[in-house]
Amino acid sequence: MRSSLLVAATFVIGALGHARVLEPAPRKSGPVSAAACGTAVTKSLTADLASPLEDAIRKQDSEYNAAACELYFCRGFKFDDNKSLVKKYTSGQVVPFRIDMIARHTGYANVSVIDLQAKKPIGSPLIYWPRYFDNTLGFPNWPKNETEFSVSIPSNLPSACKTAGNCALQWWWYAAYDNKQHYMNCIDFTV
Ligand SMILES: *[C@@H]1O[C@H](CO)[C@@H](O)[C@H](O)[C@H]1NC(C)=O
Ligand SMILES: *[C@@H]1O[C@H](CO)[C@@H](O)[C@H](O)[C@H]1NC(C)=O
Ligand SMILES: CC(=O)N[C@H]1CO[C@H](CO)[C@@H](O)[C@@H]1O
Repeated sequence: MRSSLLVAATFVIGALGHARVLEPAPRKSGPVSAAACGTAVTKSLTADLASPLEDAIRKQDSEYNAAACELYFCRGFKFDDNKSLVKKYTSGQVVPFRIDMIARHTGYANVSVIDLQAKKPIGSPLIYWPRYFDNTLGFPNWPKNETEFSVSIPSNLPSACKTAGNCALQWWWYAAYDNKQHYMNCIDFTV
């Protein structure tokens, strides 16, 4: 009885968030994303900011507009919802990241500069983990650089990145070897 309760409790904790970016402060949900993604999906995305996108997909209702929400791009959160969060970086600047990791699921991950108009990465990832949050590793062996790392702002970014709303850093994790779920956050910036 006791052990099954423990298993049940662990399962509930495991069902809560998995990971998200804490620093730099990423994009948030707001009225624009809520209108595009609908009430139920928005509630799923925001009730637990570290939840996988696949949890939100399961909640989609008639208000969910897949094309407008673009869930698999910046978690469906929109530039227009908080322009006050846009960071001003300089070429070569070292940007520290901190990830809140709640549950490990083996996959791969990267942080890339993304083109917000073309909706795709610019160049190669700034940092890349071929194996990320490996859940076969015990606690003492968790690589520190999965949750605390830095990236350098490239010196050869397109001049469009001078204007807010064109470029962002995207932390992107796909738990390909475990639950096959996606997690991501975007940090808008100008350089
Ligand atoms: C890096 O992340 C992007 C999303 O920003 C994804 O499309 C791409 O497949 C990832 N690349 C690698 C090598 O992980
Ligand atoms: C993270 O650290 C490990 C050593 O613990 C190293 O092998 C690996 O290359 C590092 N990964 C990144 C992306 O810096
Ligand atoms: C949460 C947050 O960052 N809110 C900000 C969104 O943008 C407006 C206008 O720039 C700010 O006043 C809010 O503080």
